[in-house]
Amino acid sequence: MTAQIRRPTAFSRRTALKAGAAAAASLAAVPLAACGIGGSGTGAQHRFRLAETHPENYPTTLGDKRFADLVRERSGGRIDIQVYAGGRLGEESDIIEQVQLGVIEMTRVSSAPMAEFAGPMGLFGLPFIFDDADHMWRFLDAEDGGRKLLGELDRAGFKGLCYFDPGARSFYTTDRVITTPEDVRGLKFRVQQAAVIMDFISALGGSPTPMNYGEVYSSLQSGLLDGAENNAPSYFSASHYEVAPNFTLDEHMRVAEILIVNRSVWEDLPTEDQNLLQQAAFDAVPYQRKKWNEQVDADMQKLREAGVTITRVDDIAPWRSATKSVIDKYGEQYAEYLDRIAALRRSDRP
Ligand code: GTR
Repeated sequence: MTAQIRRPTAFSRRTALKAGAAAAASLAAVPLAACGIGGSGTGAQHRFRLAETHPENYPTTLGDKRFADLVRERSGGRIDIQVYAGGRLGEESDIIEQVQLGVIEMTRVSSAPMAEFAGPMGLFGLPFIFDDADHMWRFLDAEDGGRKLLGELDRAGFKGLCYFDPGARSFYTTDRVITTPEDVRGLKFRVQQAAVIMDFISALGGSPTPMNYGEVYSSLQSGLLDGAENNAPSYFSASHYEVAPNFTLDEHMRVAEILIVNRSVWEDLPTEDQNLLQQAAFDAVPYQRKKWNEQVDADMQKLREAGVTITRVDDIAPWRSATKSVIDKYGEQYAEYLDRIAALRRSDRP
């Protein structure tokens, strides 16, 4: 596989300055928090920050907190991980750079923007590769599948600890109700910063606009965008439904969520502590998945109550064929993992 990896040295001056400024700001706001090793009033030997873009009670944040609690408990308070939710430490792409630099030690992030740093992660931006959540989890849990893919982050300056459930991403629009792939034609859609996803929108005849998550609401409201795409909990919690009230459940992607640590921070930890962190991350996953499923149900209910037009897509075959050019373009690059995904498909599925 040709892996396109962004090296820790490949930063622009602007980025380095921005990261430095953000680091200074967050250090000022949170004294002692980024010290790594060292004493503190709480007796912690290691204090790490974990950046999270979603609000406090969002299922990925709850997964982060479960991970932090398990680490605190099992280390007897020696390792203290503080979760900074609600995007308080910055937007995702900047956070990834800061974790790569070691300015922030950890983050939970979507694999889509990670693809710019570690090419193999672009796999999850390929459309319609998983039949359902179970299929995705069979892949994510496989040693020669998702686990191996997490290992590809090593070379990009990270340690990938585990995956969290990302649900499925679907389209939502301000005006036009999307029922067929042709309806996407001519519309301007916000996408995560990932080339694969831009190609997906282009394949449908739409116009892809990469943009930070935090800017999507106002851009939908002002008419700069005709739509965006995300899972139900993001659509609801970011209030995008208020300005784009047509939700079409085509479930085009399952873009895995991942928990990552700066590579040097990881390597500086003794093996026992690495094992402790790794196990705590794995043990947080079932809890996060449970919270995820509950949240999807609750949010779909709230979306219905809010009067959102919800359109179910029963037959994804026309969607698959309309976006086949994306699989053709990237198929070779991701062949190893696509083969694994195909092998894990239930035989009774089309
Ligand atoms: C969410 C994901 C976030 C962020 C967001 C986005 O589903 O959990 O980490 O990537 O989508 O679209 O920017």
